[in-house]
Parts: sequence; structure tokens; C-alpha cells
Amino acid sequence: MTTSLRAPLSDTTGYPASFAERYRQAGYWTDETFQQFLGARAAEFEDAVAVVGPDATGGDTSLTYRQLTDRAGRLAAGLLESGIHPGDRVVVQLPNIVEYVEVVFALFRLGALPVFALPAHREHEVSYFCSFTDAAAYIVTDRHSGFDYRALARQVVSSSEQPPTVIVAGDAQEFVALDDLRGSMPITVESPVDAESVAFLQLSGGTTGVSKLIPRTHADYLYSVRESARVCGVDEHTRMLVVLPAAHNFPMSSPGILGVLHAGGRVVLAPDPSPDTAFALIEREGITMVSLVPPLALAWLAAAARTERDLSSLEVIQVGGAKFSAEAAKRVRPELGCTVQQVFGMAEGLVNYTRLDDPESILVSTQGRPISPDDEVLVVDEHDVPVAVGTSGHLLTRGPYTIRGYYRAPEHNSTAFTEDGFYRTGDIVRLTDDGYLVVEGRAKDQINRGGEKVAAEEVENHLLAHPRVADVAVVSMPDPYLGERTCAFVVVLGEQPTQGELKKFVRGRGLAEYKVPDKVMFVEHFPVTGVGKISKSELRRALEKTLATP
Ligand code: AMP
Ligand code: DBH
Repeated sequence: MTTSLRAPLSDTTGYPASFAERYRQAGYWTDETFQQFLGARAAEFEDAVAVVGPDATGGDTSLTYRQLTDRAGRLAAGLLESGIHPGDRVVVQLPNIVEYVEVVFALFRLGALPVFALPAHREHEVSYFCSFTDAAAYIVTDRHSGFDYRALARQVVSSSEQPPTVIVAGDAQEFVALDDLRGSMPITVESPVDAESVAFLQLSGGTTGVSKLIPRTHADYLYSVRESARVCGVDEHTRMLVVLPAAHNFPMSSPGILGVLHAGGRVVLAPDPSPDTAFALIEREGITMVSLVPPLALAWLAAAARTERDLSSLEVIQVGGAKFSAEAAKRVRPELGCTVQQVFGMAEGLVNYTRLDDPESILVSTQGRPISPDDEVLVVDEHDVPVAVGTSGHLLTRGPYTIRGYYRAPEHNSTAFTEDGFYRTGDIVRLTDDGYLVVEGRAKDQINRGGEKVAAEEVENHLLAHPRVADVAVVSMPDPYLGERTCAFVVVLGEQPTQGELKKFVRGRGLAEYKVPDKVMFVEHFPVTGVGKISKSELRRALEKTLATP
């Protein structure tokens, strides 16, 4: 076999041997890998439909377990032939099309590691993912939602020292066409991967300058997928509609696409998340389950009142990514006719669910409880001392599917994790007497825009690059629809630019649109705390006052 030009992934996963042994002994970590996953399901579920959805050419495709496995195997052979090797990282940026599922499983089969970008990411983010992971390839679709990903690929290539091979689903122009890569024979796997090695890199919303990459292993992730599927009652009758971006950790694994394929159910990909599109698919496909972020859940509630579509097949609507209010949660059963399941998860690991048979009071007013008996959850004060049950504090966690460190980020890891390996989630929570978590707020410097996470510091750094910005502080402002939006407080240098100019400037730096500040406020100086730091809480209060005055 030819060897890769790219260095292997340098990081270890950081689980101490004693913990790894415990997780194996308990049966959480098994030998199963994502390399074998789909083949094993094809042997079991054969001609059952695995995936239905749009494809890159705009058609509608439906693939059985056998067909999907065959296509992924043939694509893996083609990817190998085109120079992508086991161990290589490949940045995948695809919308909800069937090729997404095919590509991910082809990479797994080959032993290459997907790096999951979101369709909303732009040059700044994608170039960083490619260079930071030394990616051998970058896989996109031609166009989606009015955006040309080939133009983005050109920018990424021209700014890279070691440009990745660009592979395009659909019209490839000068790049490699995905359709030309499928060989006539599936790959023969020569080097099986180790279940406790890194399977892929997932993204975190981030709190500092750049998004952190999250190394997840086959064993830890598959455990969370299996348990999630069990907790959520997923089986071969499940028909899951995927409306959130498929590569996001929630629709991927909680229980998501992987949980449904694990159990032999059917994944239906929605081309867009609008209630009109989704409701038509629910009726046509007999959808039983869907995962949403709070703003979408609210849009669905509003649309359900006037739809003529038959939504009676729906059994569960999962809501997560940001806090879903109890008031909204209460409306789900009467207005959508199904159970609401709150999901509080993170790409770093820990996932909490309300259980389907929980009493209404728990379903609507908590964010669930962990899936594993070995999920260690601590609620602590400023000094890492545990607080009494019922009191709010910082959530720390450690367990069989929570990472021990971000990819190549030693400095950040020394503060993001405790010495004992607990992940500092940055969330303020309280535990109920029954062991459920209620999310009360956030300590991390991040804005949660309806589930899309924006690191204040990242946006601040981009604004600071503007010649007339002397200083800047990005904070959240309350929003009835998204929960929060971003507001940038700016101290100017010389002549004041307009709001629009600053937004355009940030956009022009190749940042995902959801990170462009929603509002810009010009101030003379910032309020400071006792030690002289910018007081973001005071800025938020000032903002609330401004917004309250008409
Ligand atoms: P990330 O680390 O980027 O995967 O984002 C995970 C974060 O999203 C969590 O740490 C929370 O801040 C937030 N989050 C996810 N689900 C919920 C939820 N159900 N309620 C409140 N916050 C949530
Ligand atoms: O917000 C998230 O990252 C998230 C939410 C729900 C997540 O990663 C998950 C479930 O697995």
C-alpha cells in the first residue's frame, strides 16, 4: 500500500489507562469501529431503506443498507486511488444530501478521518480546518442555498501552503468529481483501525479565537450512539427527519443519523428546515422523530396551527443546542401531538436526555440527565468546590465518551480541563433531587444564537483588524426568536464608521454569516470591573436598557 504524504495525527486521546480499562470492563468501549459499522448493518438490515434525500444533482435518492454500503465501499476505493490514505484528514463540508452519508462512510471504510465543517463556514474557518489538520482533501458540493462552494474551494486552495485535493459532489468544474471516483469494486481493507484511536474531528462552538477541534474515538462515540439510540427508543421502525445540518453533533449522534443507522431505521434528509418542506416530508415518509433547535421548534409550533399536512406519525420532537423554555415545551404535545424530549449535549461528549416516559414536569422544565452511569457530573463554585444539590454552579464532567483534551491545544486544555480530567463545560446548571440538570446560564464567553455558537473573542479579533476600531467587546443581547443575538460595542479611532461598514468588513474577512454582529453600538469607553477588566455584564445590562426604551 502507498503511504500518505501527510503526517499521522499526532495526538493521543488522553484517557488514562485506568479509566480506559474501566470503560472496557463495563462494556462501554467495544472493538467495533466505524470502519466495520455500515457493513455489519448491511448484513443485518439488507434491503431495508437506510437513507432518503436529495442528491447533489437535485434529484431524490433512496438507498438501502446494501446499496449505501456498496456505494461507500466503491467510493472508498476511488478515494484511495486519488491519493487519500488511511489516517489522512479530510474536511467534509456538505449539506443534507445523500452523498454526505456516503462520503462519511467511505472515509470511515478507508480509515481516513473526516473533519466536520458546517455548510455555513466560509474561507476563514475552512482554511483553518484544512491547515490545522493538514487535510489531504476537502469535499464540498457544487452549489447550495445560493452559495458556490467551488468559489470557496478556490480561495481555500490559493491560501494553502499544502492545498488539499478538492472533491466536488455535482458539477466539479476544474476539481475532481465525486461521481468519477466510485470504483467498480469496493475497497479491500488492508489495515483495520484500532477502536480506541481517533475516528474523526468534530467542531466545538469555541470560546476563544478559533474553533477547537474535538478528537472522538470509535469506541467512545459508538458507545454514546448506542446508548442514545436505546434511551430514545430508536429501532428499525424509526424514521428520522434530519433538518439541522447533518454534520452537527446533535443530528449526527444524539441519537441522530448514526443512532438510526445503528438500529436499522430510516434517515430522511430535509433539503431545508422550513416547516413547509419538513411537514410535507413528515406526511410523505411517515416520520416518527426529528431533532430541532429552539428557534426551529418555535417556528414549527407556529406553523402547525395552520398546516393541512398529516403530522400524526410524529412520536418525538427532540429540542436541544440551546435552552428551550418550559412555556414552549408545554405546547409541544397539544399543538404537535407528540412527546418533547429535551437534549442537552456537547460535541465534547456528555449528552443528557429527558426520558420519553418522564412526567410532564420533568419533560418541560429540565434538560435531562446523562446517558451513562459512569458520566461523572459535578456542579461546583468558583473554586471547584461542589455546591449543594439544587444550587447552581459550574458544570464539570468526565466520563466514557467525554474528551480529555482538544486536538493540538495544550494551552487551552490546561484551562478547559481540570487536573483530574474533568471538562469545564462553561455552563451554569443546577441538579434536581432526581439527578436531572437544569441549564441556568453560561460562564463561557460565547453567544448561543439559537444553537449556533459564536465565540465573542473570535468576532472581536476580526473587528479589531479594522483601522478605525480602537477597542471592542462582543456580548449577547436577548432575542425573542433566537434566544440571543450578538451585539458589538465599539470604541472608535477617529471618524466613526457605520454599522453596515463594520458588518461588511467582518463578512469580507471570510467569516460565517452567523458570526457577523447583529448589532453594533458605538461607545466612548467601556465600563470596567473592580480589577479593571471590561465588564461584559454591565454592557449587557446597558444594552437591555437601550432595547427596552422605544
Ligand atoms: P458545543 O460545545 O459547541 O458542542 O456546544 C455545546 C453547548 O451548547 C453546551 O455546552 C451548552 O452551552 C449548549 N447547549 C446544548 N444543548 C443545550 C440545551 N438543551 N440547553 C441549554 N444549552 C444547551
Ligand atoms: O449543542 C450541541 O452541541 C448539542 C446539542 C444537543 C450536541 O452536541 C448534542 C446534542 O449532541
